[in-house]
Amino acid sequence: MSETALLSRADPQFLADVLEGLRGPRRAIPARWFYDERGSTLFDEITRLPEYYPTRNETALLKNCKDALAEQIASGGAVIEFGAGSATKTPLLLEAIDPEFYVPVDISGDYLRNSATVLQSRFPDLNIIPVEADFTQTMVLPDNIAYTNILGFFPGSTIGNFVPRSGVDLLRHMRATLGEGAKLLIGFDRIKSADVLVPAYDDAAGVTAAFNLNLLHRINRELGGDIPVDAFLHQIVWNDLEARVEMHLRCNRDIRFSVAGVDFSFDEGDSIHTENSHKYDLRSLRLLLRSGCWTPVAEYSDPEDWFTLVLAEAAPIQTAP
Ligand code: AVJ
Repeated sequence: MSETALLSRADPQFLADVLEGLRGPRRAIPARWFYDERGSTLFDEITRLPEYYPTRNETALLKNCKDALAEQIASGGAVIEFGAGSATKTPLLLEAIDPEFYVPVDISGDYLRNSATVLQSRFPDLNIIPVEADFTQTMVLPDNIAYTNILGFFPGSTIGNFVPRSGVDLLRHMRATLGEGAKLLIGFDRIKSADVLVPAYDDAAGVTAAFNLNLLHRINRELGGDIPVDAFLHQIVWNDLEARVEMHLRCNRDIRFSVAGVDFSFDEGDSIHTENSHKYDLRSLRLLLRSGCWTPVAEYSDPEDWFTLVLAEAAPIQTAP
């Protein structure tokens, strides 16, 4: 395919983010671009790695707090999930609270429709209404769902991908989308020893490295790049000041390449920052939620205090104090 034909098919936002992100001096590409088909498969593998505790701990936690959740949330309402839904966590929640409507919201329509089909066969009576949208923005909910008893569901500690300022924006958009009286069930990964955190993102089998490097393959394929992928190394940093695990791609020699006809040069040691995964203690996650117009009403943590699910309530709009 000619480069013009290739680029006319490319996602314009991906192209813009990559060209802007590679320019430097502080190179960074938003983490959402990891998830092409290969990236999603690799992430699925990550969730099963011995070192990657978040998925296991959150799933166990959901099982353990099912009854407590059922007491707090009336059945027959609507669950709005931010993201296409996980094959294990979503069924656990749906079984626990038995809603009438389930609305998964995701930017990738194909992925969304596939997981909706799978879920429908498991819950034949549930009304599933997939919405293809960018959940970082306020959206209009489908108008045939119950407007009372709405629960937002944002598991996986995906909130950790956002720097606090953007996380607060996101929470406020969720508050605007879900409305007065809504609740939100949201997962946070807790601050813990770097000896646990770093291996979770730098596994012995190299799956996370492949996940990180896949971004460069995707750029080459979708944006007509010729990045020498073998010049980059997967690097994990625990940034204690910002309380986050950072993922970088570090260049091990001087190189030149082009993407979409734009030339770039990297020196040995230059890196591209590809992901932040913020970790929280209880005080900081409560403050983040309150800043985003959500009032925490219940917290559920695993015995190790490695992961916390918070049930929060839409804060009333007030001006003082
Ligand atoms: C999907 C954002 C929760 O930050 O732990 C896993 C993504 N990146 N390993 C995380 C991820 C590298 C993951 N989230």
